[in-house]
Amino acid sequence: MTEPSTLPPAPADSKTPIYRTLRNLLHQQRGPLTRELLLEPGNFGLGQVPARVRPDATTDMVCGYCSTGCSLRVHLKDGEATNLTPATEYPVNLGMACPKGWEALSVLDSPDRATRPLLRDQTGRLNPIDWDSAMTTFTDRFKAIQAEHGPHSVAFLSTGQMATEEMAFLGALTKFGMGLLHGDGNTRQCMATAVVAYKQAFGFDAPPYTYADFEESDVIVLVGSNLCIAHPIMWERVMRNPHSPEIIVVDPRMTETAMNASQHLAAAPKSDLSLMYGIARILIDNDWVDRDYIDQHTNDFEAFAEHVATFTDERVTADTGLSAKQLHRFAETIHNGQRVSFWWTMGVNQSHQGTRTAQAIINLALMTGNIGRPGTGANSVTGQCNAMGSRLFSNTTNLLGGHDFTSAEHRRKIADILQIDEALIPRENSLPYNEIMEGILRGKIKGLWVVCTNPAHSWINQNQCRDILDRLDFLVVQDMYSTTETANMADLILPAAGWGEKEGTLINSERRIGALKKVRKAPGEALSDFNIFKLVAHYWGCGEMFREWDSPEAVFRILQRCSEGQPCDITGIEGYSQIDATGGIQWPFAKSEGDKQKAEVAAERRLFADGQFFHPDGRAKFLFEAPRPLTEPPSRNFPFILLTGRGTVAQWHTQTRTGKSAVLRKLSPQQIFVEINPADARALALEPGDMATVASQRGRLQARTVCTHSVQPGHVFIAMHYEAANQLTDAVFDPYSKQPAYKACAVQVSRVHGYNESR
Ligand SMILES: Nc1nc2c(c(=O)[nH]1)N[C@H]1C(S)=C(S)[C@@H](COP(=O)(O)OP(=O)(O)OC[C@H]3O[C@@H](n4cnc5c(=O)[nH]c(N)nc54)[C@H](O)[C@@H]3O)O[C@H]1N2
Ligand SMILES: Nc1nc2c(c(=O)[nH]1)N[C@H]1C(S)=C(S)[C@@H](COP(=O)(O)OP(=O)(O)OC[C@H]3O[C@@H](n4cnc5c(=O)[nH]c(N)nc54)[C@H](O)[C@@H]3O)O[C@H]1N2
Ligand code: SF4
Ligand SMILES: [Mo]
Repeated sequence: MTEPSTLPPAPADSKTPIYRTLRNLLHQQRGPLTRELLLEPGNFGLGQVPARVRPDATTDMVCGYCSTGCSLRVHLKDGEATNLTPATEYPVNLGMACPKGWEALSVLDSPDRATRPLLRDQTGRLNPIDWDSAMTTFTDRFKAIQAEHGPHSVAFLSTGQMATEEMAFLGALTKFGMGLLHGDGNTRQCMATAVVAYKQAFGFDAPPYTYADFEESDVIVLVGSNLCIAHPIMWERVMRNPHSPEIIVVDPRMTETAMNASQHLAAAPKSDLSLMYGIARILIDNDWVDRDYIDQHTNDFEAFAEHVATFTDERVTADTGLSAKQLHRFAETIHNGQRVSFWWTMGVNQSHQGTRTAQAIINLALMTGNIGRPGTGANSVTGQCNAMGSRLFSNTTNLLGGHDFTSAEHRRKIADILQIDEALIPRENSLPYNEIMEGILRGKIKGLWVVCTNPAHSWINQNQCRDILDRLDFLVVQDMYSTTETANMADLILPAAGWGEKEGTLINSERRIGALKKVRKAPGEALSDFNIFKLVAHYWGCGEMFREWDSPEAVFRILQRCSEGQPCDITGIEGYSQIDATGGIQWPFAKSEGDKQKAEVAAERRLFADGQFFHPDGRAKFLFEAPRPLTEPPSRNFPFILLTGRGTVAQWHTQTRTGKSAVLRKLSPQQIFVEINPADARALALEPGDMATVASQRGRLQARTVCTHSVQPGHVFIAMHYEAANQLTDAVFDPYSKQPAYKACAVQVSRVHGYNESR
């Protein structure tokens, strides 16, 4: 352990607030504050760009939006980023970037950046305070709640959009230092289904692929995935495929991706489970399965075959609305393919039966032996830039490094590595996000710390969500911007540095660890999330526990030790500079691989080449279950099914970031719109551009009508980027993953009378 160093001499302007904070700290003798915290480069005029970044050169770093993980080449002048271009040699994007990446710097300069801590007073006004007051209020209020209602009455919500080192710090600080049990993240809204599906089927949460698979497949099956919009650079990789692949898209909408497919299967919403079972049955009936693979590497195939036998053409065509011919063509295409890859995203994960649907896709890959070879795989495409980091290292749903909170052996291992008392590690799992919300509703959870996510826009059934957040005694929001929907409800806002203003690593969809760099000063007194956690640890009184956690790279080393012996073992990575030099490193990369040549480190790698899965017997499992009906089927009063999802390449989620770029704003509709089939529009006397009211049993909104054949009759689509969208959605969850089913609820649509601006 390193000794805390003494304070550096105060700079000329010793009245800067951080120095006041520090003087207070020393005065109150709350314990030593390490010099590193003070010297966070770039803050409070103490700025210096890290040694790895030369002041007038370029430096490469991964993008902070989506899970593709493109590398962006940032151009610097006097140590400050002035511009960027996509990195040309990076194995992910090969010189390409989407508009969000190109515009990544411009959203950092926005007048609504959070620049000082803000505390709400009795009248509801937010007033700027210094960090010392902010931290004192934070600890006093949360500790008071814990004293009155028990340690577990305070919870946190984390994210898939911070550096791995930051999310690990938050998870460890809250659970080991502050005595919290409950903490989940926005990854629940996004990846929980894939996590559970993989864990049950493979024995570990392990997406097997590498992006080269997009180029090596001869059949690419995309289920509930609008790659063109949501992962445009992955789509570019599909476009580079030299094998003229057959592209099959399963999506109730004729998306941009479906338009480019060779087969578009517009199956009814949530009928994918029935569809995949029907396809499995056709494959079995024709003996188009890989018996050797099944026998050597899987369990429970016979029971699965029996289960799918009842998914006859009649049943599946009735469930999906597809023709028998479409089903047979799909099955035959899989059979004829030499290298078939299956990819899925939110159309599968966000469903009342998402886990079994994901596993039905995995089953198709297993039974045809399409796994572990180039161009194959049952591949969940992740969403946020660090969803994969959060899945393994956020200390929320599993103990650091994919361990299990309920295992004494795992708790001992992690306690030893962190040199903490084993008793500090919770023995039970946290409540999932939806049950944390329920806990607030029931008055069991009274304090909430929201970091890098915006639930008052993105959580399902917003009217209920806001009511729930309103009930909290104390809500802390830590964000780059002080104006998010959730920040508007906060008692205390902690200003955070964003992408480009701090260091760390992210893990992309293909398990590639990429580096973030600091190329800008954070505005005002905003601090990196890392340093906010450090401050919290200090004020809470558990700073000693995190002595070794004094820089992102130091934490990376701790996480490497936590990963030892796990499927996600990264003990072989030398450090940030090796990640930089090799163009990112995919896990696993164990110590035994550590002396590989640079080219071998950089080579793309996939899992399960040896047919060995992570269950104790090395076999993968077939999992299946009877499909269940829609939880809120259309009715006489609510005759349409509402689909939600991504709108354009230029819009990111709740638009706190992308909404700040003039360029991106030009590339997307500024006003909420509803897509409806022209036949339905006609029946409702709606014309393009008319304002329509869309209502569910939970809420209503007004949106501009867009008539398009991309949605089927009986369906409407609203993009999630608009605040009102989730007023309509129904808080229904997959029973295994507890992921919200954002993509199907019943709504009514009507014309707003008297509104004829466009006519
Ligand atoms: N531009 C942009 N890119 C993003 C994001 C963003 O906000 N903006 N967000 C990122 C994140 S976090 C994520 S998770 C990903 C999401 O990436 P995607 O999952 O590809 O995006 P979505 O539009 O949410 O959903 C995909 C499709 O699912 C379809 N769908 C709905 N219901 C069903 C169903 O029952 N079955 C099937 N088969 N399909 C269905 C929808 O019609 C939609 O076209 O995108 C990432 N990339
Ligand atoms: N109806 C519907 N709803 C959905 C979905 C859907 O398809 N349909 N998709 C769901 C999915 S897949 C997802 S992933 C969620 C996303 O939902 P959210 O996570 O709520 O959405 P974001 O807008 O990405 O919120 C991230 C927040 O973090 C802030 N931020 C960015 N960088 C930093 C940082 O470095 N530090 C800190 N402290 N803050 C930062 C941003 O300003 C923003 O407020 O939405 C879900 N909601
Ligand atoms: S595709 Fe994703 S990672 Fe690549 S530039 Fe766009 S947002 Fe960034
Ligand atoms: Mo997501």
